[in-house]
Amino acid sequence: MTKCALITGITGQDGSYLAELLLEKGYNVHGIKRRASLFNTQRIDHVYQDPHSNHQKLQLYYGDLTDSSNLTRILSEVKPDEVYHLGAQSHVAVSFEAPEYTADVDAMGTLRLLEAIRFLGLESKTRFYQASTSELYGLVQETPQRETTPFHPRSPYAVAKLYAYWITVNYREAYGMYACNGILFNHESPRRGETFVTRKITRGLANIAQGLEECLYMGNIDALRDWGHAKDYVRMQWMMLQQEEPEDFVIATGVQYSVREFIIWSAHELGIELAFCGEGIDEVATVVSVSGDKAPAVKPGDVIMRIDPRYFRPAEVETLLGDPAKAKTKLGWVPEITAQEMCAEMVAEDLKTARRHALLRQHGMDLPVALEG
Ligand code: NDP
Ligand code: GDR
Repeated sequence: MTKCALITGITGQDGSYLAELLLEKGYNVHGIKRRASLFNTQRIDHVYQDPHSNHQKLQLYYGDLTDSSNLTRILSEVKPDEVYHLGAQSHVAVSFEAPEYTADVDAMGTLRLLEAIRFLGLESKTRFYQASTSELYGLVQETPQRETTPFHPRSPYAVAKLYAYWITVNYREAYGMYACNGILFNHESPRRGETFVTRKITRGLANIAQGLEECLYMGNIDALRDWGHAKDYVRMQWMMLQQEEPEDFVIATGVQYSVREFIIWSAHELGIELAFCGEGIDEVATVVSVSGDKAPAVKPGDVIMRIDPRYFRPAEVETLLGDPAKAKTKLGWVPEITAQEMCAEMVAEDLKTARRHALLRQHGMDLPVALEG
């Protein structure tokens, strides 16, 4: 029997990799996309299928996690075997600016989906994956963090996701639903949104290397994160729904680096060696040497990173480090791509784009480069 999956957030980083994976596995994939004034399906355009074809394996529906009747209608049409609930206002810093919207989408949106599954009598058919997060640990109570570590969320995003975590557990316990949380630590890729820190760095430095920007403005570069690759992590999302019993899992690499280290690696990929000097908001990164042909616009002595307090958060999560032992032992999952390999891949992709933009600029066809991070 061909399995049928519904993905919320299919147009996002994880949604796009998961759609690819499920299509490869022969699933019929259904996804919810938001109405936007511009096209917002760039991450899945390569797997798009003509709706006029008879063999369409990927179908998209307009919808929104704030709209119960819309979610119920889509679920009643699709009757999925598996729901991967990835849709969210996923930016921690933005959640301080839009806390109520974030709660509505991330917390209530999860409840709306679970309740729709129950209302439609799908609770014994449909398996439910909830995109939980290491942000639940916030002010960490134990290192490394595992499934049993107490939570202390530090942002409206994390508090909303805490509700989503517990309502998922509650529907499992109350109604016997196959519902589980993947507590995923940060995961990145060339498809990462441009305002998350890794992509902001790889894209910003590639632009600087090609003369499209002058300086990268950063927040807390001493923050420590456990970074994995989104491709490895969506594989785990699928594995979690294939077990006999639903369980929650921490997904992480078990290795931690600072934002500063990620800047150093990214610069190195471009042939740029950096020195950091100054302290606090006066700290800067200066170019020490440049080699190769990737950064023709950069020379020794250039200051290419400064601190901008605008990027500090009202409450910061200083350090996260996950313990993926349960996922390794019970599911045999191991991440295949290291943080450094991922960084190299991201820089290479962003450099390609920056080179294209630089070439267009040379020929008088300037494209605006969005600088806000
Ligand atoms: P993205 O921000 O890349 O994608 C979020 C997706 O949710 C997009 O498709 C977005 O649509 C959609 N979305 C946002 N608001 C709504 C809404 N109101 N109604 C319907 N859809 C909406 O996130 P990621 O792919 O990185 O993350 C996937 C999930 O995993 C998220 O829930 C995130 O919170 C969680 N997570 C992510 C981690 C990470 O490191 N990446 C770690 C732990 C958890 P659009 O494209 O139109 O904006
Ligand atoms: P995070 O990811 O908040 O961990 O949430 P992000 O990449 O935004 O920040 C990581 C760390 O870097 C610091 N930082 C900056 N961050 C951004 N975005 N921009 C900057 O200029 C900057 N300078 C320093 C941050 O303060 C932070 O400490 C991500 C999201 O994908 C969530 O949805 C997910 O749940 C968690 O990862 C796990």
